[in-house]
Amino acid sequence: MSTLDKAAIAQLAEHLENCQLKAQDTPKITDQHPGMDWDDAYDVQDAVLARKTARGARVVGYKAGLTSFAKMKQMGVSEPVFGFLVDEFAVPEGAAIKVSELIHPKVEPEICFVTKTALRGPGCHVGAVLAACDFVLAGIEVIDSRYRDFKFDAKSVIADNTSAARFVVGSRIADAQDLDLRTLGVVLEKNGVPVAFGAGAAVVGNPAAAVAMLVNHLAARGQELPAGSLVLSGGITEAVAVQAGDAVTLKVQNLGSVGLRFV
Ligand code: OOG
Ligand code: MG
Repeated sequence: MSTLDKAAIAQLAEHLENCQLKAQDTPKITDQHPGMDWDDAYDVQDAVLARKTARGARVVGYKAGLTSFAKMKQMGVSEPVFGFLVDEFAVPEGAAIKVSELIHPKVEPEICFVTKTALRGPGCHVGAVLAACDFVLAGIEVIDSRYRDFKFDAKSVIADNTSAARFVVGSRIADAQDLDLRTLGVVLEKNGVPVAFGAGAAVVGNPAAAVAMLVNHLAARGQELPAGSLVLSGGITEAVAVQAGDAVTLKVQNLGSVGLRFV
C-alpha cells in the first residue's frame, strides 16, 4: 500500500537528494506527510536511487541500519531500516573527506559482507547468508542525515536513504565461516583515542542475521541481492560525530584496521 501519489514521491526524492548534494538540512518529511506509510518511504528512496542511476551512478550494494540496540536508542527508533550504496559513496582507505560537502557527519563501525552468489528471500537466514558470502571485511560508514539535528522517525530516515553518505572498507578479508561474527571485537578510535567498542552480536545477535533481514526486505519489494554485492550490516556502536581535523581508525579483530580523515 502507498498513500502518496507519483508526483509527491518525485518531489520528496528531488528535495531530499538536493539536500544531500548541497549539504543542506531539512525538517523531517513526515512533518509535511504524517500519513505516509512504509511503502511510501521506500518508494521515495527508490526515486532517489533512480535520480542517481539516471546520472550514471552504479549500485554497489546495500546497507542495513538501526540494527543495534545502541543505534536504536541513539536515534529513538525501534525498526531496522535498509538503504542502497552507490559507487559515489565509496572512498578509498585513508581518504580525506571534506566536511564542507556534508551537513553533520558521524562515523560508525560496521562488519561488511561481499556475496559470491545471489540471495533471494523470503525465508533467507544466517545459514544462507554464510553460504553465499564470499568474504567479510571491516568498514566505516559515514552517515549524514539530511534532517535537522539528526532528528527523524523511521519513515523519514528510510526516504533519506538511511542517512547514507560515504563508506570505506578495509583491505584484510576473511572467510565468514572462519570467524565467530558474534564475538568479533571492534574498537573505533578518534584522533588516537578509543571512543567506541563493541562486538558483532550487538547487531541483531549476529551481523549475518542483518544481511538475511535485508534480503527478506528486498524480496518483499520484488528484488534479490545480486552476487558481488557489498552489504554494510549496521553500526555496532553509537555513531560518533566528527569534524574537520579529525582522524578515525577502526580496528576489527581478525580484519585489520581501516581509517579516514576529515578536512
Ligand atoms: C540512520 C542510519 C543508521 C546504522 O548503521 O545503524 C545506520 C541514522 O542513524 O542516521 O546506518
Ligand atoms: Mg550504518
